[in-house]
Amino acid sequence: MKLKIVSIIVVLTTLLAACGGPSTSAPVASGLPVDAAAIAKDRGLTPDDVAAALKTYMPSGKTDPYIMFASGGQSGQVLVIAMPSMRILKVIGVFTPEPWQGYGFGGSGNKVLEGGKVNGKEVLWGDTHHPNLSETKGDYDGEFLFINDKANARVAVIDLRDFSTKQIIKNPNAINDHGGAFVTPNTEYVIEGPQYAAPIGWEYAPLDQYKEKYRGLITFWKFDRLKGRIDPDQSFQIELPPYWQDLCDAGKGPSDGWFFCNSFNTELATGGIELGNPPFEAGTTKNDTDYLHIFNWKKAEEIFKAGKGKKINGMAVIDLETAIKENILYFAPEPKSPHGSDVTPGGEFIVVGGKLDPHVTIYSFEKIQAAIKAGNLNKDTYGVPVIPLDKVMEAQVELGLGPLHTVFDDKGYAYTSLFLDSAVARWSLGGPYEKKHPEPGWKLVQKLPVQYNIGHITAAEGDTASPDGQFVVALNKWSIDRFANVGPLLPQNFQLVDINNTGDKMKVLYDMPIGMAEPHYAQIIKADKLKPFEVYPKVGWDAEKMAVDPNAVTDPKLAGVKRDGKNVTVNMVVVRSHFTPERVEVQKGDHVVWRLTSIEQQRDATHGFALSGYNINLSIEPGKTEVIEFDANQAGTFTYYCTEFCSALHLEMIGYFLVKP
Ligand code: RUQ
Ligand code: CUA
Repeated sequence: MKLKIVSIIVVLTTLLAACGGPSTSAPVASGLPVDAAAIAKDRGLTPDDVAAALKTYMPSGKTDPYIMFASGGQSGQVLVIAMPSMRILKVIGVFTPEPWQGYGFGGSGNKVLEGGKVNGKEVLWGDTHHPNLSETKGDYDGEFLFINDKANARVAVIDLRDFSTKQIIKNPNAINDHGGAFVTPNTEYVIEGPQYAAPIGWEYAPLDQYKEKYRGLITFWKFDRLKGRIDPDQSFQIELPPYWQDLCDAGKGPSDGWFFCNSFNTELATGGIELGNPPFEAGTTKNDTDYLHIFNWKKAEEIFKAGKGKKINGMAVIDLETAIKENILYFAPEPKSPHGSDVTPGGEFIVVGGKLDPHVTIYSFEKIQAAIKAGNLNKDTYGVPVIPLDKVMEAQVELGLGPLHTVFDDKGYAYTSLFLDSAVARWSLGGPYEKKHPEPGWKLVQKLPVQYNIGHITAAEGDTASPDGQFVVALNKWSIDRFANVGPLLPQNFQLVDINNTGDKMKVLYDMPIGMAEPHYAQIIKADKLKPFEVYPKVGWDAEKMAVDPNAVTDPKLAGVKRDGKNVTVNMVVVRSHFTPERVEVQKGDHVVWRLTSIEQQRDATHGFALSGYNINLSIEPGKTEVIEFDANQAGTFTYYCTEFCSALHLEMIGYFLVKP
């Protein structure tokens, strides 16, 4: 074993020399390698450990080739993680106020959070599940990120020019969701699939009217890329039977224009263990199969544009009857307690996992089309045509216990998370993918244990038309013995897996505890596809509108306090290391509009603005303008100060806010 470590280090030394590191005449042999070997020996590191360290280590000042956007689970936020070093770069405030970014403490973030009101009430958290990057021709384009809030049926839009949330939209007809936020191959739509059925608009209906009154509802949110916003007027919904629709994916290539969601609870279970009914966990798993939902969204779009949607709470809804009549919706059986619905990179197949079935089932889009064309289909209870499984199934691969989600690489392999087995299954795809790998198609190749109970899995560009390979990340629900004990609530564990090879050579490289909530899904993009601003493009930038604020005051000489009756306007210029003005005096009861503009143009010269006692806290990055508006309803002496250590005289960057009784 020691020999192996030494040989890795010899390779490293040679590599270093070849990369223009220390020249061979420098004392390499006596310096680094000996120490490195000693360190490895001292720490009891195996050759595999050393190799893993070499593959993930990022020297100071070097940047990673990949960026992962991970859901922040119940924190309502999104994590930005550099890969393969697994360093957290940012936590983006989305559904939850975030003080460092000044998101939700008086500035423009408040307007964004407003959009997320439920029944007129602020809901300042979210259960974020599935982040999805915007796509062009089926590839991530690095422009936008979308994410859903399962708890309240909301979708958020994050602009990747400044990595901040620009829009939260509440679904007017659903109270929870799950199958979102998934995009179509050109981000024509951001799709929000349902989860637990409820009457449309979540009005009251007794559970004994479940079959008649409760419904599933899928939403196609139209995305306006130029505006960077979802446009509800151009969006529509499709009414579905009250099965619990679950995870979805958009077709691409040959299947572009179609959309696929798995479902469960075709039993129409309504729970009630306390009444002697079977509990949901038994009631929803009785049937051997549920239904894969197959949508022709291009057809649905035509029907919506023809005005055949009924307006419910301001939203156009294509009812079930119309969806059936217009050939928008089909079912195909899927075994057993399905989860996950993932389209292969070329768009030929749909892979569905069965939580209680050891197989993944692979559906052929071509066969689906042929079966629809042949017609003569039986109908389910609600009249939806059902395509028999044997007519559309391409293959089934036995992988192990609890298959959930599947992602893909560039070598014709698929990777499925096995929740119960706590493993990542690598299996080979057949059909057109067969020529990419040495295995005959549709075959389990390797099961790699992960720690523990993997839920989602993500791969580098693994949802796109051209996956990268290289890495897979296991998003594990349990960590048990992986880390120092921090009490009964344990962190989730992300494990970085090396897949940069063929056959059964996958390896875990790195464990990354996630110290906040339960991330469900993540997507990994090549870092060089992202082109964020270094500073805002113009001084006076309104980050919510992504345009210059015409009222921004950028000249300190024009800064100051103006009064018009009870309305006070404060125009403030912010630059190292002072605010202008430094004294703001108003009368109790005045209405204050306070506009702050940073005239900094140097990268990272960010200022903060905290106004004690008024719950106001902003982040003012170079060029940004923020506007706060409030009633000065507490008299007293208050201070405002900069919360970013921006210069040697940062502590002096303060001012007094005096409110006269
Ligand atoms: S779903 S693993 Cu949203 Cu599988 Cu969580
Ligand atoms: Cu500005 Cu500290």
